[in-house]
Amino acid sequence: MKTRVTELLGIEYPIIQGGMAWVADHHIAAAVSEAGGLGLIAAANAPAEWVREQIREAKKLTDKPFGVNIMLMSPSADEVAKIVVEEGIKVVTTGAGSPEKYMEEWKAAGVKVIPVVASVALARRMERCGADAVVAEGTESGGHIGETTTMALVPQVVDAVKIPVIAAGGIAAAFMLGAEAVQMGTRFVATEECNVHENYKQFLLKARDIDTRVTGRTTGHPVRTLRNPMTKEYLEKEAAGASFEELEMLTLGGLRKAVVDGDVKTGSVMSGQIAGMVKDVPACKDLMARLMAETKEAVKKNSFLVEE
Ligand code: TUI
Repeated sequence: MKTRVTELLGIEYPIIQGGMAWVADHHIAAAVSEAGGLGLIAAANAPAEWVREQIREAKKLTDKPFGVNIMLMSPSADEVAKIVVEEGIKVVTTGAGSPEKYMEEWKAAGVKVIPVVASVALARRMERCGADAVVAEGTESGGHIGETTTMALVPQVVDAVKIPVIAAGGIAAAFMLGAEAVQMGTRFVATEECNVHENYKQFLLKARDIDTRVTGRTTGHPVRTLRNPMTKEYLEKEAAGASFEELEMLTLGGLRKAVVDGDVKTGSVMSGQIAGMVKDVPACKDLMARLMAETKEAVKKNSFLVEE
């Protein structure tokens, strides 16, 4: 499969891995790239030197291109922005903000910049300041989210910008909406190469379509996770008008607790609404082959839509 995105990134399949704070280290990034997609190391809130080490470790595992995802609210973001250039990283995706202030330096260094956006307005702004593509991420995604669904967001972003659009999730459908690649996060958590705690994987495998919740709608930081005793308490307190500080206490360090300690009861088990479809833990390479075969099949099955 060839699209502007596979050409831009020099990858075999039009699939890029989601950022995934605490989850996406050099193991999964290298595995996804080795499997023919674009793997990414998630800088998240980690110290910049950790990111440098991860980049060097990933290089030992793969000669294929991989990228770094920069969470723009991180206190280390400025430093990480420099480190990606120093380490010769060729692709950066960004989340939770606008990467405008880094654009000039990255473009000068030949870094391809792919901001993750949740609105048409930000997609337009990103195109104007030199982004090479955008990821349109709908509200069904895991983690920090916007309001609009992927089904509505993707075609509107496709119409608003000339640069390629990468949809978050829904491969075959995404192409029908005009996207030229997809980003996947949740599906990659349940892979052999993903280093999350076994409890996280098992909790994800058990989840159904209705099992995600969004905390923080009232605080301005909506985050989608699998429902658990933490989300129950959070949503009850949020509805009762608890203070910002009291609510923050419930999620502070929650992602680490879930990913590293395997605490799926009080931790933040971030996941998209697609959790209900995740039923096994394949190797990235097998997953990728299966995804491409399923996509082909889905397109073929719907060929009645096309007149001979
Ligand atoms: O960034 C993400 N998803 C994330 S980041 C993350 S780390 C985190 N952990 C705990 C609490 C908060 C974050 C986990 N998941 N996706 C991309 C994304 N970006 N979704 C929404 C946005 C976004 C929202 C507002 C981007 C820009 C924005 O406003 C920027 C502006 O300046 O207008």
